[in-house]
Amino acid sequence: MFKSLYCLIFSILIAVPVFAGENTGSISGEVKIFRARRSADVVVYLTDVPGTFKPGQNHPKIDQKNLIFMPHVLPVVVGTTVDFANNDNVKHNIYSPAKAKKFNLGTYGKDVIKQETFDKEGEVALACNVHAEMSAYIVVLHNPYFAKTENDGKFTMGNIPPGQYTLKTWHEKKRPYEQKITVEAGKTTEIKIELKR
Ligand SMILES: [Cu+2]
Repeated sequence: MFKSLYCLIFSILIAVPVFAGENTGSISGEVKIFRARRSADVVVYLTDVPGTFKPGQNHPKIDQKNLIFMPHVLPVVVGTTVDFANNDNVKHNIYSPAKAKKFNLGTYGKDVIKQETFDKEGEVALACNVHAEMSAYIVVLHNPYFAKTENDGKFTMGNIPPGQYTLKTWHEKKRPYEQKITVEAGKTTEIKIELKR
């Protein structure tokens, strides 16, 4: 998914003034998945952001409820520890064969929380060896400038230091898209993307 294949139909860039922080800017937009009813779970993120970044203190959580991993897609900053919970009355297992993080938390029941730290950038596909249909993804990113689309494809990303970056997308089935983007202080850059392939 981090390969450099693009799937652009069109994109529009406009910078409009907003009352956001004076020293930072934001990006707001929409990613449509071609011919799909839902355009959720696309991760939009910036690369070429100078500096090194640490995760926040709170651990994001992936829950297991009704035999589904929730959320299905979790973008995190490199170094983040994720809590893995089980809220079902059946036992689940969590493992990944991913290059970015190969791990296996074993099989465990309700109300147990296990943790894993994601210390390498990349895509980590999660699976449960008890329920073959269960799947989820952790997308481990260099910096905290990322967002995930809602069902309607919309996203916003704020508090971005002004600069020129590369904006990329990740989706479990679609090829990544990328383009240059400029973020200006006190402004929102708007973008529309369509992922075709
Ligand atoms: Cu399971």
